[in-house]
Amino acid sequence: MESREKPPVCLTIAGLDPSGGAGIVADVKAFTAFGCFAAAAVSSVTFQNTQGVFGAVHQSAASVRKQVEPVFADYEVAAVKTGMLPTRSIIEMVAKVLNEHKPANIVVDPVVRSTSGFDLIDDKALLALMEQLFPLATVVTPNIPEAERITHLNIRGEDDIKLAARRLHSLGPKFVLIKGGHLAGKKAVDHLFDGDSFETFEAEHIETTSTHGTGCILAASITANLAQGKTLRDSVRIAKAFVHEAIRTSPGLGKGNSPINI
Ligand code: PXL
Repeated sequence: MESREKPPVCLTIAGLDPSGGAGIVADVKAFTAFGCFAAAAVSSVTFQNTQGVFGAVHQSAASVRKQVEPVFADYEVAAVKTGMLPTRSIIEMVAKVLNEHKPANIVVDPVVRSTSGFDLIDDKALLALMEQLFPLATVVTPNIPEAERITHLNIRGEDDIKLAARRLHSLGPKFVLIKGGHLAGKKAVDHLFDGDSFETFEAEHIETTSTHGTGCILAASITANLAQGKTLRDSVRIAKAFVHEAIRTSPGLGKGNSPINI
């Protein structure tokens, strides 16, 4: 058998969106696009398409543990991304597993609500996410509505984003990336905070109905680039350019909020 160079393994622990635009299917595509080997564990089976989320059946914490333990036992996992983690018991289990295996890169995408307004996590779970997963994270990647729900701030502009970033950073992650795409304006500006200073990442705002899964794909692309040995700053820059291009070239599938081109 020919021996090849081993790709870095990225593991996503997130929800299944059977329509393929968000969740673990999107994550697997993003990992693959950046030359990583994709592994995936399901936290919840959601029922959805581009027009909405119609429900979900969550996994038990034991199921999540039984999915990820054999993966950690067998592979060297270079990076882990977490997405939709709907219950406190799942979050506690994921924190325990990550504390045991200590992967070098952990990207926590604090998914709280779908674009269509479906709650993907309850309040107790949100608290566990903040207390138990944020301290383990290389980076947390909330959008504005997520940052608002976590910090209880009303985010209207850059000053509010900075205040929110400071509060989120005090929960323990190395970096906080607040995605500004939900604010009106010509540019989609993301703010990265390392506890000391801020850096901004800009892209032209695209007026579009194709944004399904952008959050998942940005976080997964950051994860894959970290796994490939890039710095966090380079990973964010590369991931943002990738998502921008994928929005711009969306094939417009579905009747609602279309997936992007990945
Ligand atoms: O983009 C948020 C998100 C993440 N993960 C899953 C989802 C959604 C939004 O619908 O379904 C599984």
